[in-house]
Amino acid sequence: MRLFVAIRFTPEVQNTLIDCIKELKSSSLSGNFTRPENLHLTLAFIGETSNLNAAKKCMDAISCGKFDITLKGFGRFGDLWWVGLAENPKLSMLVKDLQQRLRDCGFNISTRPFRPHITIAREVKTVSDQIHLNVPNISMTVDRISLMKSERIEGKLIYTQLYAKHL
Ligand code: 2AM
Repeated sequence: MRLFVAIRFTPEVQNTLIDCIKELKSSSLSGNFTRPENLHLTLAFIGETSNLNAAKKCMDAISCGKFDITLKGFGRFGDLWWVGLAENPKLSMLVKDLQQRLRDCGFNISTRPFRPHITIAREVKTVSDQIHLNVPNISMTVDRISLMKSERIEGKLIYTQLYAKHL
């Protein structure tokens, strides 16, 4: 199965992101917009594995405690659009720790620098290059991290939480 570790959002943050998606949709010709239930922040992409227990153990070893995150800004990687987060040393330390633990367990985790982004749409074709999204700087407390399974069922991307580690 295809796994990743993520932060899932409070209803308030999710609703804010839904508004951003609506705004982007209204300025786009077409795009593959993230469904509300799929919105998340990836902390580590594990990829194909059957070793669920090893991934859970790595998550259990994290001892960073709760912390806050704040939405900030938006951007794009080519035709993929994202909402960003305010700089966050606690988040960076958590990701560094988690990714290293996963590597030490034998998972092939990318060594590319972590760029926190919440993907709100892929394959977007916009009318103009001058699109602005209004992203309110709202915050939430992160009190858990989730082990997610990603699968495609009848063409639809489905994410299922398999495990949650409380911080
Ligand atoms: P993306 O939103 O930037 O595409 C589930 O697929 C999550 O894992 C998504 O958030 C996705 O990031 C991320 N992801 C998918 N493939 C990845 C890869 N090869 N390396 C890093 N992250 C990946």
